[in-house]
Amino acid sequence: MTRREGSRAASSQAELFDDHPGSKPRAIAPGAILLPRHVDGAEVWAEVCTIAATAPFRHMKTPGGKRMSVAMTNCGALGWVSDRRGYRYQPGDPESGQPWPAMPPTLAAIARDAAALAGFPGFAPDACLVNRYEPGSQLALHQDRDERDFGHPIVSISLGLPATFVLGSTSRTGPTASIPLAHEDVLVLGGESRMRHHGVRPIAEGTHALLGRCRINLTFRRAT
Ligand code: MD6
Ligand code: FE
Repeated sequence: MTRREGSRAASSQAELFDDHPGSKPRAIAPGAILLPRHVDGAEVWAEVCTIAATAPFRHMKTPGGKRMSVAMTNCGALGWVSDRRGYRYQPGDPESGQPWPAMPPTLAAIARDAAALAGFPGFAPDACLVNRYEPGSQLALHQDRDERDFGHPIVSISLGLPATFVLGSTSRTGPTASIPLAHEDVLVLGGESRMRHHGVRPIAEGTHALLGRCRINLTFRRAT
């Protein structure tokens, strides 16, 4: 199911140039597929608020002891954490000692369907990392390599303030491309692109109509 089939009537000048709701998948590189405006942002945002009511956003420490500018929480059987001991997935929230909130079935279904559209059928995420950025927050170039099997893709949903996603190569120093990510966009990284380095440039100042001074990114993973 794609979104908002019913609300196309309110077309504006901007929509002649912007991606329209549910517009076609766009291959950025082999295995890196953008699904522009693919989700209902209000629906996903409501789920994020419910998750954060149980497992609040927090600024984790890097293994080197630095506070990350991005605040994070998780849902699903496993959650990604970073602290002085390193990066890992764990079944409970270290702040509360409780399990992470369950992954909402609606979100798991969005991730599964997006992966299938991108050419990766059968994706069954067991972990979802939720990142919260404010203007100025950024995410350094990294590879996602704490998962057991890199044969599974990662599906990412963006909400709120726009971002510039930097997609590099499998080597840290290779060339990079800048990909604008907007509210309701979905990006799938799998196959040849699964181990590309990537990051997020500092978020520009702004206020989003639904989220305020905030960008949210959810990444769905198969950790085990
Ligand atoms: C972000 N995304 O967009 C951070 N990782 O805020 C990621 O780090 C990411 O979008 C793996 C696959 C897709 C992603
Ligand atoms: Fe990542």
